[in-house]
Amino acid sequence: MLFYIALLISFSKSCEIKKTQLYYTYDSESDSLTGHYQRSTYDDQTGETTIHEWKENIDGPILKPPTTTTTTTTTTTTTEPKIYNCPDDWLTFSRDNYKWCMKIVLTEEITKNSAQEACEKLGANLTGFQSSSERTQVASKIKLMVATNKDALNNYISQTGGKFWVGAERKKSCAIANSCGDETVNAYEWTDGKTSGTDGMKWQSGQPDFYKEGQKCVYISSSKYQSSRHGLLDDDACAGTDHVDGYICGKSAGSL
Ligand SMILES: [Ca+2]
Repeated sequence: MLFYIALLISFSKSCEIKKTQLYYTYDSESDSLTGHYQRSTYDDQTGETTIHEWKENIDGPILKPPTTTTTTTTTTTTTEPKIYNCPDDWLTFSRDNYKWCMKIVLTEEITKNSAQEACEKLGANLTGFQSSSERTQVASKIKLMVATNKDALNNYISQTGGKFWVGAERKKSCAIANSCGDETVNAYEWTDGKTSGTDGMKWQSGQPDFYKEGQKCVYISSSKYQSSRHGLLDDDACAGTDHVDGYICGKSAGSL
């Protein structure tokens, strides 16, 4: 019996795993470490860990954790979009977030395609009008230019002169007359790449008529004598040159 009990104790003790560990705790206020001994036993039969004692303030080397400084900087910068200016010899129009520059060129009998090519040499396209204000200002400027120019164009002072090509064309999807509903707002579109909508697209009376389904380009009239047409648009044959007195280029003031 005695032997059996001794064996039982021996077996029981073999199931205990004693463990002593040294811990440090760091006090940020005093910037120091304090050592602690912790002894524990683990019973692999019950799965329980028992902490038997603490011993604090162990003498020994003081280890400090590495100093880590984390700095988070959030910078919010609000940058206003830069507005570029037009060249000195171009008219300037302020649009929503950029300036649109126009140049009126007086020249006789030029086709729409040749006028577009001439604008491209200036880094521009034939212009559209974003608003009625742009359109009427340009028409007035043409009138002023011709009135103050000794070399005023012969056509301009005629009854039907005063045609200036602008950047609008009939939509390819509207190749058949009246196939797009209201011709005044649906059939033509601006082609300068920036101008949009139809606010600046105001037509002469009875226009656009898409005459013989051959008028796919657009001019603005600044006829000296036909005030009812002054500043208004008409569709015309792209290759026509009769009574054409110039064209109007347009470009953005700068990259946006
Ligand atoms: Ca017409």
